[in-house]
Amino acid sequence: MAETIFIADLHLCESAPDIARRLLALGPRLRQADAVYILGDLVEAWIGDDAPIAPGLQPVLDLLAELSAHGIPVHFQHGNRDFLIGKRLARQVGMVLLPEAVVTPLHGHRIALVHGDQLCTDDKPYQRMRRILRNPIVSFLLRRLPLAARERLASGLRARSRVETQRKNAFIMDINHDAVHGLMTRLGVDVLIHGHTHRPAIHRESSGLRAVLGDWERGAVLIALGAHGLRLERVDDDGTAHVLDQASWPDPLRRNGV
Ligand code: LP5
Repeated sequence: MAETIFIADLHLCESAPDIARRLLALGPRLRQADAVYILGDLVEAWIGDDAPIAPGLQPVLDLLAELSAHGIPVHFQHGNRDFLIGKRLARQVGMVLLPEAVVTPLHGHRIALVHGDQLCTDDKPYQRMRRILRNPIVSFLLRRLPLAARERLASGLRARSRVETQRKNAFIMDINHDAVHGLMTRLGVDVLIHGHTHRPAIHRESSGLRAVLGDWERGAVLIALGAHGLRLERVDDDGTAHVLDQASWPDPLRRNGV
């Protein structure tokens, strides 16, 4: 059986062309996958589907469109940088837009997928901002602002965030374990995959496995799911893949409390 590939936090932008190159270099592997999941922050900042597509992003969108045209489903979940990606881009690329928390049955297991920012509940100022920005009425209004105003707003938010994340304690910018446990219990899963925190690892939590994707600053980072379980990898620019962590599938008997 083929692998299912998960990625997140690429933060694609014109000033970091290496990242787009890394994704394009992963093309042959993605073409062999049975599905691709992008768990948010594909781009550095998305201000609406009507904004011009940056030239460096176009080949990435073409690759995703090619995958979906060849029957490899490409799923996309919003991150804090690209929650304004809408149906227009999804249609153009052939991506399936996922809700902000979703359970997907894969390889005989129920896997929960989230970007991960909603789990950082100790970061109160961020959660307040998130509630405002992700309010459907606010999003609706933001999408209708003139492009120049959206650009100004996005760069203002980025600048503020850069300052604040320098000041914040690393602990509060990580996930909150009660939030993880609550989500996994509510969704009835024993595997959770997320990104956002840029702390790639596979954790054995009391509620099951929590696999965390990483950013792409020093190489492509992906999670491959298959019959073997979960494998977290970093792929160097010369194509060398390093296994950062791996785990077998949790025992279903344990999940059922037997
Ligand atoms: O992304 P990262 O890891 O650097 O930081 C995040 C949190 N920051 C953000 C802000 C983004 O970086 C900015 C995204 C801009 C692109 C999308 C814009 C589209 C909308 C506008 C245009 C139409 O998400 C950071 C977290 C960190 O993760 C770790 O979890 O700490 O959060 C902050 O830094 C937020 C500050 O703490 C609070 C800032 C308050 C600003 C209030 C503004 C209210 C806006 C109302 C607008 C209508």
